[in-house]
Amino acid sequence: MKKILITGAAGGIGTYLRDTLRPKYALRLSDIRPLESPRQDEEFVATDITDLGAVTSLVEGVDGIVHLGGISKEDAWDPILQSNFVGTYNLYEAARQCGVKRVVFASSNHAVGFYRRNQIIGTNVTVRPDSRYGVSKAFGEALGSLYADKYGLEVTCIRIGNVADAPVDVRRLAIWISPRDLTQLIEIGLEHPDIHFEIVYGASDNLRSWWDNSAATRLGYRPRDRSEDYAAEILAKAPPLDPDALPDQLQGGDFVVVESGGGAPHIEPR
Ligand code: 15L
Repeated sequence: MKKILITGAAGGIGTYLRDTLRPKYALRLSDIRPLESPRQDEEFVATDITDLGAVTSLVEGVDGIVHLGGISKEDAWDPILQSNFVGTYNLYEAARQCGVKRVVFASSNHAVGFYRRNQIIGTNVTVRPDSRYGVSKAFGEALGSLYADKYGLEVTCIRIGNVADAPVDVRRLAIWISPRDLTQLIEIGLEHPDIHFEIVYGASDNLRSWWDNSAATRLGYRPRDRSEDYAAEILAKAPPLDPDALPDQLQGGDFVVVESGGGAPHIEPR
């Protein structure tokens, strides 16, 4: 059995993946927080990812890494800088030093959150982050590209929409991904023989999607879940979208107006 490291394992996505990846992989888990109910077959190493030495010890001896660690929403600059920029740098650098080739990076839809919802975008568009958090995810993708091209790491960046058992609102009908579909993408990142550097969208088979996910299809991704199964129920209780409200018109939702007071008058079509 291959040994896989999951960073940020105590978070929501980590908690799903501990269950879904366990049948196939031996798991080494890390987080700065304590892990809820660790199992006997899980190895847990509490780690501050801003410490390169600690990350190097953490990475030593694994066959692949799923990097979820860091802050998962908008925050002040310093915490984002430390956890998401320095922490992600440390992770790739430790992988290089320890000869761990496979890295799956949890990027986010907020790397492209300023695109409009009526635009279908592929993974080849210019990034358009909607927050410092979104910029940190674009940075993690760029760094993955550097480590793939310069040092031969095999990197898959998943621009994750929203992971949950079911979509929770109208926006999530477009970007939802079920835990088992995310697991399928992660296994592609860990196992596919032809990975050099890839960016895919982390979305289920969603009729209302605003993403062209042919990059994932090409790698064999066949999502099993569909947000449309939940659409009638969600739409019945949702207020109509406001054509003048940016969070309703742009892909990133509320992230696009955090700290701007609701106005973002500088958006040019791209
Ligand atoms: C994300 O990147 C966040 O980590 C998650 O908490 C959600 O806010 C999600 O995006 C989303 O866009 O719904």
